[in-house]
Amino acid sequence: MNKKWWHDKVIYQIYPSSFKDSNNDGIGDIPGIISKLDYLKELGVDILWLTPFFKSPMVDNGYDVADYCDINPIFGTMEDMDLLIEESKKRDMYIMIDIVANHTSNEHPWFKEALKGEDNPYYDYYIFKDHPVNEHHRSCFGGPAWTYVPHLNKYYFHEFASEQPDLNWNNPKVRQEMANAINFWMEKGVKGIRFDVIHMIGKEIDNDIYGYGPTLHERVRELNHNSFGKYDIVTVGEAWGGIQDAKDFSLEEREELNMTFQFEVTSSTNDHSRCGKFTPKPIDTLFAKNTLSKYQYALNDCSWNTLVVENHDLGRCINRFGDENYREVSSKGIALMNYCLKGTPYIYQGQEIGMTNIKMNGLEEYRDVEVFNSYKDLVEERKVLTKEEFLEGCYKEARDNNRTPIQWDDSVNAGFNEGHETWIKVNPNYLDINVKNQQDDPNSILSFYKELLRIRKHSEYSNTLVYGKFESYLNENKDVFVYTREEDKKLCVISNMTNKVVEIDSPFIVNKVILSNYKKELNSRHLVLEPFETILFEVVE
Ligand code: TEU
Ligand code: CA
Repeated sequence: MNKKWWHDKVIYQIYPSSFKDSNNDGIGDIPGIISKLDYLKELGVDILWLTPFFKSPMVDNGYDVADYCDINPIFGTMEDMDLLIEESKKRDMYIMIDIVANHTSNEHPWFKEALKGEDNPYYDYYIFKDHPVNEHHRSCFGGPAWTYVPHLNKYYFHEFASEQPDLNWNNPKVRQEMANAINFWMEKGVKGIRFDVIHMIGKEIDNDIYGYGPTLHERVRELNHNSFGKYDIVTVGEAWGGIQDAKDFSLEEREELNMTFQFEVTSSTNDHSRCGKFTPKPIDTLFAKNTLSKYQYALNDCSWNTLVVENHDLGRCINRFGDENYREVSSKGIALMNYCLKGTPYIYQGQEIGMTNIKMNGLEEYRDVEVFNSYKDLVEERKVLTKEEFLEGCYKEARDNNRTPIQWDDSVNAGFNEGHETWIKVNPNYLDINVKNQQDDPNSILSFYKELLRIRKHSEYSNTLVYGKFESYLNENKDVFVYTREEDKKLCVISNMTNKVVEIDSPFIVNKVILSNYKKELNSRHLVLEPFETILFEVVE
């Protein structure tokens, strides 16, 4: 496989609304991000993925774009964005933008023009029909995926909220508009793109195909050739698929993307036989480790994996894979187990200090359009869940769990701002969980992340951790994940994925420990693993 500049890089995801509020208006902003660049540099990350900061009415917190080439004033100005790109570069860090190609905001000028009628040149930028093609296809957020426009006597399609009309990718003008928007940001020195629900841009509505349509890959390849493919940047697609889908997007010879998010593990806690994420089930550790192995083997020498345990659409990894009763060791164990795999580590803001899900006191404390639309759909209209069941599901899986303000210290609003009411509740546990009380503690989660990233990028083991071949062991053991990485060195990771004490016989003698979430002297193959105990060691026999 050809080596790339981004192969050894670590990507940190920032949700601008919740990262740092520099002007005390209750919402995070770009100057706030600039003020934390040294913190991010010291953490050891390289590329900053910002979720959409473009002009938007914020119905879906920016994933409803009203101008791809202008900044939402609540986040700052274009000068602020230029400064962020420049200041990041000074620190050898780069910006990754988030392109929402599948849909725009209903306040985008294109859609406002389209609503003027069938003769308008922008009408075919969207998907209008005389009636819904399939009444049974629901929006991802719950509820109908078609909205009626009385003055046109037409319906338009929206995979998400009605304020997010889907673009018509069969229209070459739409494809050129998106290429132009991407080129605008390429020329500004942006070095990465995350593509939102990229698997949806090949939809064939008339044939009831909403994802992975027959034209998908030709559209992505065309976009590559007409925009980002002309620049040496890194691209990742949110694609909600499987192994073959990952290959179809990311094999180098296909000239599409560099890697994709697949979510088979993180979405496995959604009970799809009931109401998906709002009826969550416990993680199946055997399924999780075998799925991670499946992707490691499948993409090992032909493509590139993404290593993700959290993002802005998921709950906190401690609540999904760990245990708040073992918050520190499970947070460290999850990081060590996942980020020694082959691929690009993605760290979501707050994950590095072990932030947890938040217990909201009722529906009114949520902010997410997905929560409100799903509540209307599941509780009020279809009555398939009680309000209590729905709120219990929200506590475990609502996206707002990961959208609460970053907890910088124990001052008002966790140091997120100077005290102005925040757009979403600050987690009350900020008094115990915050950057300030971890940054000088060598045993903190934050210090563990820094050491893990140092080992991964600036140690004698780096080449093996970036390029080493993956091999799994004890595959039938449902509690413990054991794998090696081998290049110029041979490294092994043993991880107890449970909150129980588990005994195993390691395939290799454990004595040259590189990093662990417990302080133990080890020199044997028989191991009594504490809850979430995870060890990275060099195989020396
Ligand atoms: O997410 C698409 C997506 O599939 C998830 O939002 C999922 O549908 C949802 O969490 C239901 O479980 C992308 C963005 O990451 C998300 O933030 C946006 O809301 C969505 O697309 C629409 O742009
Ligand atoms: Ca602000």
